Amino acid sequence: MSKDPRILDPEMECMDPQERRILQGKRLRETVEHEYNNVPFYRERMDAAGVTPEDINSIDDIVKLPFMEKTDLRDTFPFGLFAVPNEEIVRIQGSSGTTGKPIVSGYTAGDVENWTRMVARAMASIGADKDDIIQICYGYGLFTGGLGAHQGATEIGAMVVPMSSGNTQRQMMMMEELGSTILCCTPSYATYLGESIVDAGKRDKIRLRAGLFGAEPWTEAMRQHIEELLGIDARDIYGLTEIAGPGVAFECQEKHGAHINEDHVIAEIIDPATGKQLPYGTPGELVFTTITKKGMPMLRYRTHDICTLHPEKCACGRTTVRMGRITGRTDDMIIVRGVNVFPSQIETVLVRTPGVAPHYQLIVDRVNNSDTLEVKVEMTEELFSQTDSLGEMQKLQKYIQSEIKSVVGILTKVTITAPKSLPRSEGKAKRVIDNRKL
Ligand code: DLL
Repeated sequence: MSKDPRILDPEMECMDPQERRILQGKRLRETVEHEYNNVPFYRERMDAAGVTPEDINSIDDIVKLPFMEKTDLRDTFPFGLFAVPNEEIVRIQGSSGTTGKPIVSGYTAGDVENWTRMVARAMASIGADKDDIIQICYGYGLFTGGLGAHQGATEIGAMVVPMSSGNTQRQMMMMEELGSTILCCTPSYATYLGESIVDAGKRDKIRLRAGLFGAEPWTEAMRQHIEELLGIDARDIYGLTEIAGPGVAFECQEKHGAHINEDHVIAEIIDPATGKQLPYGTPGELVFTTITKKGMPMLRYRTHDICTLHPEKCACGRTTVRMGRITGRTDDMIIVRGVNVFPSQIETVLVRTPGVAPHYQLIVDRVNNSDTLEVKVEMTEELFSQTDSLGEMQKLQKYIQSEIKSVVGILTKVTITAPKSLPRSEGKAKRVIDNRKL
């Protein structure tokens, strides 16, 4: 059932690495000029660092540029980082920021085209073409997963089934009836869907042969489990809203790292403490610079994802640098059912809720292959002495749950505990207990 993988753009994906570095340097300079001339926020930052576009003459000069952070997107929300007039922006996508506000990215028509091509390359690498039926169960909307996969699948001419996330029974029914051949979703949902298919005795009725899974960290053990459950070739796809969306990097058939689309981005690994570049193979924080994006270019954007980079030519023929799996984060962001969650978002809700104290703990677990998030929060002494009504407590729990849902976007279990019952720490509070074995 498996089809031959293809390289969609060999002239770019298999380019001589030295030539590519020259191309990257040229595109970097153009991007820096564009950013400097059109984004006052970043111009000020470059001025403060004493660097001008004329200082950027090759890819090695990238180290002269200041970093960008998620907080920069939040501080300039919504349009402060756009480098073109709003009428040239044809799309907004978004993800969660560090507070209640989302962060958004703006795309010109050309940016959408480039992003589409990046995902199409990932599709081609699993041999996808017009004979495939691609079922997309990433969420559609501001999240880049649904529309990103959709665009890439359309580009290669496949029959696209835009299911969006959720409703497993319906996903299974469509998969069986339509004969979907490729699945796009988070690896945790692929596991859940796979187990539901096996439990329903429908394993023989489905025609899936491959899947592109990403948006959250996963392991080789999870890959094996998904491949066995569904009898498919399971590949990793990586990306982030600030840079494009899915398709920044994708795995080929060799499955030893994800090829970075280096004609559109420059990847660096830095020491998160000093900001200094680290050599290939050393784990550190992944930093991306976009070099073709016009709507909202990002220069040295700190992803806070930890991984390694590998430059050796791959047996598949691609010469692009590969990134190893994401092994952690340098900040406190957690990903629950594919949704990025910052403890500070939850804290914002708790501090404005009368009756609870800002002492809380977030407990993440995986039950039946689905992530769960429990928010434990202490009630105030005042509430403790005033109420012993169970009904009132439940009302408060429901209120907090719905407030968190509206800020973070996912349903949580809320447990209200007695005053001073949660552990205190002398140093950095340990707010998150992640019991998932990743
Ligand atoms: O998750 C884009 C995406 C959608 C990628 C669908 C792949 C598939 P954001 O919501 O902005 O964008 O979240 C970006 O998710 O910094 C990583 O921490 C994490 N992440 C994304 N893909 C992977 C992956 C999308 N394959 C953040 N492995 C990133 C590990 C991933 N972590």
